[in-house]
Formats: sequence, C-alpha cells, structure tokens
Amino acid sequence: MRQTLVICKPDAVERGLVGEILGRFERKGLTVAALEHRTIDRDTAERHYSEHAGKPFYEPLLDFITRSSSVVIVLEGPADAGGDVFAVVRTLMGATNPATAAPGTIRGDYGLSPTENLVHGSDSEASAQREIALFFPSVVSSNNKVGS
Ligand code: 3AN
Repeated sequence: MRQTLVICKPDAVERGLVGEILGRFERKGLTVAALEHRTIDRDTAERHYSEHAGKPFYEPLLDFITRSSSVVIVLEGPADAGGDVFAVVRTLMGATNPATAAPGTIRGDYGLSPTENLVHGSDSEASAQREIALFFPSVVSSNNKVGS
C-alpha cells in the first residue's frame, strides 16, 4: 500500500465540505488509514509549512490553518494502482489557486481564495512520509516497503 497525508483545512470544516472532499477520494478508490478532527497548533503548523517560512503568505497561512479545527487524514491505495497515491490526491485537489483550478477538481469546484484553498495533500513520497510522521507518529507508513 501507498499512503499520503490529506488535510481538510479550517475553511472546509467551517463550510461543511469535509464529507464532500473525503467522499471524492473514497469514490476514486482510496481508503482511510487514519483520521483525526483536531485544531492544528502553531508549532505543528510551522513545522508542516517550514518550506514557506519568510514568504509573504506564510504568516496569514499559519493564522488560517490554526484558526479552527481541521480534519487530518492518512489515505492509502494499492501500490499497483497505476500512479502514486500522493499524485492521485493532488490531481483530485486541483491547482493551488482555486480561482484558476480546473472545474471538476475540489479547489476548482469549491474555492476562490489562494490561502483558503480547502485541502492539503503531500506533494511527494518523501513529503508524505514526513507529514504522516508529524501528524500521526503512531501510524507506521508502509510507503516504500519492498513487496507492499
Ligand atoms: P499546495 O497546497 O497546492 O501544495 P503550496 O505547497 O505551494 O501549495 O502552498 C501551501 C499552501 O500555502 C497552499 N495550500 C495555500 O494555502 C498557501 N499558498 C500558496 N501560495 C500562496 C499564495 N500565492 N498566496 C496565498 N497563499 C498561498
């Protein structure tokens, strides 16, 4: 199995779109390996978004992601699914800026704000490993295991 981290961000929870978002991933064929409704604390947010430190949108991004609860999810799919699970998730998410994301994608269908863009998905296998360890230290990811 391959795993990736998804966050239904505070705007998704506030707008009641968690079921819609998770349903899209489930109907695609991915399954939930771990799920938690939690308010992300500042320290975790800073570590999660460390690559963006110093950028103009960094502080607003931290304020946004910590302002209310998120639903943090580990999704998984079979290793032979024909594509990396993280890439499947990102295709369904759509481009970072919802205003220009393709119709039919989550961001393209439900968003307008570049900061409040509903959903996060790991952008590589390495990011998935790092982010799953950050949010779910008890979940042992099977990514990259021979024969899995
Ligand atoms: P993605 O979430 O599509 O992988 P990243 O990793 O480049 O995008 O950015 C992380 C998050 O930072 C985005 N989901 C969005 O909330 C915010 N962000 C990225 N670029 C901008 C921007 N130009 N203006 C405002 N917020 C941004």
